[in-house]
Amino acid sequence: MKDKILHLLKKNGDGFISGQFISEKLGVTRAAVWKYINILKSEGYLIESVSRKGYKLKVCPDILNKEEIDPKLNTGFIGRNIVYFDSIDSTNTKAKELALNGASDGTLVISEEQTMGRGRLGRTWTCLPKYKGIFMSVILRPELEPAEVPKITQIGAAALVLAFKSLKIDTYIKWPNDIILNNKKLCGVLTEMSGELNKINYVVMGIGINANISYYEFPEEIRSKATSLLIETNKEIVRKDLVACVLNNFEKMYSKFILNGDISEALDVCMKSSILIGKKVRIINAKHERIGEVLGLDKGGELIVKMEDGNVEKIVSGEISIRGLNGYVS
Ligand code: BTX
Repeated sequence: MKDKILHLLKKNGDGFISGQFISEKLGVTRAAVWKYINILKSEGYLIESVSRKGYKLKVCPDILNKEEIDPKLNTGFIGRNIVYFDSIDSTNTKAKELALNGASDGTLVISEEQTMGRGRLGRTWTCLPKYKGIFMSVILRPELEPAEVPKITQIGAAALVLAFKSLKIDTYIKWPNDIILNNKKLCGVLTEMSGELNKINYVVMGIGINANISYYEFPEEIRSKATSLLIETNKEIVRKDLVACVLNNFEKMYSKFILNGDISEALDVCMKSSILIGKKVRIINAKHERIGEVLGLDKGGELIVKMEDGNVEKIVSGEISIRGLNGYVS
């Protein structure tokens, strides 16, 4: 009911809409309308109430629910079903649970706060102040070979870079899943899959973006390697616009991939914005660490590296971490 009232207020634009009209239109009492209006106000909607005129919506808050994000999407299926939380342990964990229970292809799970966010290889994604970061996961049900799933991370990374570009912010990709700004980590992508040998049950692509976080809001231990859009630009961004832009970009490139296996557009973005190409890196897995020079990406999105012994190898993202020789990036 609350969403329906909000919808009417939005549709009415700049004018007032009477409590009587809303109550008749939606078949609820005027007292109920008043109750829902107060709930909306408590969520941050600025609603003017004037006796004998009714209600007027003056300002919508930057919250990430369906009502705010949906009008900004131009997608066919990505983000058309939105499951919104004020707080949650991990949007990826929740998305996996929903996927198991049949959630539709493209479902977006999004939260204003994440208390037990996860990164790759058992690492954590920091809990940040509510309403300031972006924590979202998209449920996908592609008909692909499981070995193709890492390409989805590349498409996600490209969608992020293009979204930042539209804000006039140039970011870099640290293959396979980090977005870097000013040599620090701005976002991360975590793609997880449930499947069998040659069949995918579902994929969850999670994205964490440090949007309006100030330097001191980061825990001390990551301040030297994390950054946010606020820190770098001195401006608060409208998170709902950014979420929609990332999803719009993602669907464009993901659809081409699903329909005809084409990830050239995403790879082009990944190549052009790679922070690793031309650099010497350490390639770390559970057993050993090697050094090599990154030559590029191959057409499957794997990293092409010339090892110290002169051999050229393709590195698959799986269980691997890449570090610069002196630090995280270089
Ligand atoms: P990652 O394993 O590449 O990065 C994790 C590492 O990054 C941590 O060990 C820490 O050093 C550093 N780190 C942690 N939090 C932050 C942060 N906010 N900003 C910068 N650096 C940080 C990257 O994994 C993938 C992260 C995906 C997060 C999303 S959020 C929505 C979804 N739900 C969920 O649980 N994870 C994903």
